[in-house]
Amino acid sequence: MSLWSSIRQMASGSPAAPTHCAVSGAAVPAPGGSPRLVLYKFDACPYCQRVMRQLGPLGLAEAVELRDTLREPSARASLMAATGMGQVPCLFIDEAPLFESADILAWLSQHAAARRGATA
Ligand SMILES: N[C@@H](CCC(=O)N[C@@H](CS)C(=O)NCC(=O)O)C(=O)O
Repeated sequence: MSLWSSIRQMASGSPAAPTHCAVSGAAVPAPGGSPRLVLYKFDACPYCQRVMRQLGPLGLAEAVELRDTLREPSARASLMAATGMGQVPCLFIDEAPLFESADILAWLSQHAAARRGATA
């Protein structure tokens, strides 16, 4: 977890969704709405597993497209071209990359809650 994520969590008691990608600085869209979600991952990565395990419980299994950077060389090439890094997990929210499993989980949790609120 990034320093700012930790500080926000300590202050609020719950993880806050990041507003910027810590690596690229790109603006991360606010949770909610209908962004295209693409998770770059590979199955043996424990950080990816941590994110993927929560997709079902959050009701987002069908909303998140998975791209495997080990099985699909073109997926790794796309990730490298867009971010300059091969680190996974990386969640693309529309065009914005979000690294760090803790930040991805915080964003996805808030996105799921916003979607539940929108349909309640
Ligand atoms: N702190 C990161 C760690 C992610 C990480 O270390 N991923 C490894 C795979 S398990 C990786 O992508 N290493 C290759 C690289 O960084 O290019 C997180 O929680 O997401």
